[in-house]
Amino acid sequence: MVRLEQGVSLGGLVVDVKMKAWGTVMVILTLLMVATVDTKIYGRCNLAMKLEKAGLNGFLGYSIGDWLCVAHYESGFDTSFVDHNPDGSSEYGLFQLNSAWWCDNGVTPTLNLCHMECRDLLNRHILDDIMCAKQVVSSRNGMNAWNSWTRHCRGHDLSEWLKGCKMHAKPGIERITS
Ligand SMILES: [Ca+2]
Repeated sequence: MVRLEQGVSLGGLVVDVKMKAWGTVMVILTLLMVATVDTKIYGRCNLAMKLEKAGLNGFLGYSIGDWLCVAHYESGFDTSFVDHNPDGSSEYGLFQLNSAWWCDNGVTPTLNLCHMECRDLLNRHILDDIMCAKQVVSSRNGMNAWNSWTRHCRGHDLSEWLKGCKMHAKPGIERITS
């Protein structure tokens, strides 16, 4: 407001109208933010902690490093990330779970194996995402269900993913992947 009073040479009325318009824009933006999903881009170590708490460390032989690696390549740790496939299905959230298999987006014919709505995979609360991801990894192909894991994480030294995080991941247990 101080700056406004100093800007008299610009014409007080014009400045006032501009400020009012800007105020309206801000109100609309704020309302939009409240109305949209409460999403989050996770920090690496913060996510590692959440994954460990949810029991993923060593689950079926996969380490937290595996999970950080796959989440990084799938979503960049961004829970709001949605990708659309040529076959008409879409992929949602941290682990990019597919609307033809794991969740229901109301559009794609789906098996909905996780019994959930796809939009619930976009918010900052990731326990449901993790539960669904556990189901994915429990299927026959394990983590190969994620192409990005096969391509970027499988067989790599994944200890770097936990560098600087205050936790100790169990080393990945040797497993048979065909
Ligand atoms: Ca969720």
